[in-house]
Amino acid sequence: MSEGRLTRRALIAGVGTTALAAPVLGQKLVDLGLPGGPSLRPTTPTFPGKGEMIVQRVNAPVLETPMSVFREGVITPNDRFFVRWNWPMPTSVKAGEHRVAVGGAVKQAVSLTLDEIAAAGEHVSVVAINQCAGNGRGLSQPRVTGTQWGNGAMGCAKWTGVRLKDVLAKAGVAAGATRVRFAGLDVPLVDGAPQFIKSIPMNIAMRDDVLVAWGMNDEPLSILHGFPLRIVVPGWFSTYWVKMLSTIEVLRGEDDSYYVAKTYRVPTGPVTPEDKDFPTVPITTMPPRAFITSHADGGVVAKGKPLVLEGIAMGGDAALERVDLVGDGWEVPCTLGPDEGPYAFRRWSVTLPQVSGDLADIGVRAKNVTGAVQPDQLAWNPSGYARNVIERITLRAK
Ligand SMILES: Nc1nc2c(c(=O)[nH]1)N[C@H]1C(S)=C(S)[C@@H](COP(=O)(O)O)O[C@H]1N2
Ligand SMILES: [Mo]
Repeated sequence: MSEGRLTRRALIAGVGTTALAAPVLGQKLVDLGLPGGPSLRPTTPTFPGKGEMIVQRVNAPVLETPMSVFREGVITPNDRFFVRWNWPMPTSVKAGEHRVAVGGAVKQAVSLTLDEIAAAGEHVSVVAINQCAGNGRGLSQPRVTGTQWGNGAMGCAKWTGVRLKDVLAKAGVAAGATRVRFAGLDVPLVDGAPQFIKSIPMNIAMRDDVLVAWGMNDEPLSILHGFPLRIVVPGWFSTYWVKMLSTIEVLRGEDDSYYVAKTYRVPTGPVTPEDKDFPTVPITTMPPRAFITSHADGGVVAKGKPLVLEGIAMGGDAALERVDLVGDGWEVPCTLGPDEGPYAFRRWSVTLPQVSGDLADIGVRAKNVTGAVQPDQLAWNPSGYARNVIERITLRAK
């Protein structure tokens, strides 16, 4: 973590109102390779502030990052970063009028302007992966319900803001507080439907790297990514990274709200599609994952020649320890690229001295410093959450 480079002025005061114009869908299609169902999706470069993105849904926007973007580097550019909203979001936000209410189990409820948030503490930055809990869900077999993502519902950015604990200190956390809950400006379109609110345990809220952020890769958050402020919880799935933050509520006891008590939950043990009643807990931290970005499934490589394979990996909620290229009964350690911090993507590469034939079902396996390692078999669950099975491809030698 380092001190934020951009000033409060550049990030907040200079921005004023940010608004979103309507996108136009093109005719270009991309194949996400989803087994057992429609796999083609349109792509468009016409979402405001976005380059070519895979369109999963227009309103509320759900945009997927093409895998080719992850070839470029460990930081995902803002204009290629995936987008996910559960409900349509406001398309215009007035920074000057924006307030964040801090209340609940606090000593003194407060309502803070953006300037007051920015003045609440030291400005800090953290490089961290924002990954949807359902990333890769569309690859689940048997299929599961929810957005049929390929593996592009993830991205890594440098997030800049103040510590959540410094903002909480403005109100003072009261005795007996257990969790901190967040709400944004987006509200359900359907009467009586639950608002997208999420909470994290107090000990996580107090971490030095959990932020109320306004900066994404040294630019103000765009409206799609939650202008003017969002929560950042490095190592945790992005369902907790509430955008367009407008309310911080300190809780006593459990959180019985819909998106914590009813959804975004994972089984406590292995389940099969036949199982109906099993205990679940809220999804929290991310497991390790790795991807080959240099080659796609079915790619052709030169027989008799050396082969360089490259990609990205992540440790999840702890630093990456190693990445291995794995085949049927063999494995080769990969070389890791520069370390941008425990919560960032890290590049890996490996050179095979000579391709002697087809490389069938090869994959890369990440392991983090706590010993967590990617499994060979999918830990199937009914929402397709937290996919981290080793992703395999086949390369043809010619
Ligand atoms: N206010 C608000 N914040 C939200 C959501 C939402 O629907 N509303 N969706 C969450 C989910 S499920 C994801 S995957 C991330 C996506 O973040 P991004 O759009 O910046 O990539 O935002 C999270 N924060
Ligand atoms: Mo998500």
